[in-house]
Amino acid sequence: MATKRAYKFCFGPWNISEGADPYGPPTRPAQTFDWKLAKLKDLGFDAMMFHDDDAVPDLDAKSDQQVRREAKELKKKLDDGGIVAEIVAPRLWFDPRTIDGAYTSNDPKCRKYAIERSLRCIDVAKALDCDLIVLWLAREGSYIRESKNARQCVDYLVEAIDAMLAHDRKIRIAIEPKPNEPMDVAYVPTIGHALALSTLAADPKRVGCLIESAHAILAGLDPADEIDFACSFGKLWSLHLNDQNGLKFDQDKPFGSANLRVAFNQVRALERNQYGSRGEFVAFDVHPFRTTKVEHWADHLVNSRRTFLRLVEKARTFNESAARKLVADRNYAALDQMVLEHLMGK
Ligand code: XLS
Ligand code: MG
Repeated sequence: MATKRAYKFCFGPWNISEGADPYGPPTRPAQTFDWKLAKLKDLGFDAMMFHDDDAVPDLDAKSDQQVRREAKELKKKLDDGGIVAEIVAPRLWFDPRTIDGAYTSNDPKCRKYAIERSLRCIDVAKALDCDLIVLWLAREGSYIRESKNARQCVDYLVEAIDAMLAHDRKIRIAIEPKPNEPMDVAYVPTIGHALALSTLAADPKRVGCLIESAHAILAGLDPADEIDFACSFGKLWSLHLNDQNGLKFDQDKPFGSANLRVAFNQVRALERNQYGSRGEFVAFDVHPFRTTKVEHWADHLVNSRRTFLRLVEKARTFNESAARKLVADRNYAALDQMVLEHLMGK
C-alpha cells in the first residue's frame, strides 16, 4: 500500500455495558459516564460516540436551554480531556411514543415527537462541535407486514431527514442500516437502501451512511463489499466494526472474533479506499461478554483495536502482485490458500 496512514479510534459509553440480556440481569455494576470517559482516555482512544441522552441524560424532561447548557458542560469536559465527539445519534427506540416506530409510526403525534427529538439531538451535536448525526433506524419497519404502508413510510423517512437537514445547514446524516431486530423486517436493511434513500433527500450531499459489520452479516452480506460499495459513492462517513456468528441476535462481538478472514477483508477494503484520510473514525460497536469480570471490562475494546491494527499490517504486507498473478491465471484455489497462509502467519 502506498499510504501508511494512522487510524483514529472511538467507542460509545454503551460499549462498556453491564451484561444484562433479555434472560437475566446485569452481571457488572453500573459505571458513571465520567468513569467511562476516563477509561477511554487511559486506553488512548481519540473520540467518543454519543446518543443524545448519553450526552444529556433524560433530555425529554429538560428545557431546550437546559439541554444546551448541559451539552456545553460536557463539551468542556471533553475538551479538558482532549477528546472529541465523533457522532451524536437520537435514541428513538426507548420512549413509549416510539413503540410502533419513530419517524414511521402510524400515529402522527408519535412521528412529530420523533422529529422534534431528532432536532434536539442536532442541538446537542452542535454544542459538542460535532457535525455528524447517526440514524440507526431501530423501529422503522414492521412486526406485521399489513400494519404499515411501506410506500408511505419512505415518504415519512424523507420528511424526517429533510427536517433535520433544514434545522442546521452544516450537519450531515449517516444512516446505519440493520435488517432486523428489534423489527421483524426493517425498511432500511442495507447500504444500498440507505444510499437510495439519500437521493430523495432535499440535500443528498449531506446524507451518507455508517456500516456496522454485524448488521451487514445479519443481512447476509459481506461487510467488505458494503464498505467498497459505500466508498464508491464517497458516502462512508463512519464505521462500527464488530463481529457476528451467523444469523442470530445482534452479538456485537469483538472485531475478528467470529471470522478473521471477513475482518481481514474489511480492513483491506478500508485500506484501498483510504478510509480515515478525510477525518473519519474507526469505531468499535462491541460489547463485553456477559461473563466478563469487572477487571476485564474494557478488554473487548482493546482487543478489537489490537486485532484491527494487526490486520492493517496483514493488509499492508499481503503480496498483492502474487495475488494478481493468481487472479490472472484464474487460480483461485491457490489464492484462497495464500490468504489463509498469510493470516496464519506465513
Ligand atoms: C445498535 C446500534 C447502535 C448504534 C447507535 O445495534 O448499532 O449501537 O450504533 O445508535
Ligand atoms: Mg452500531
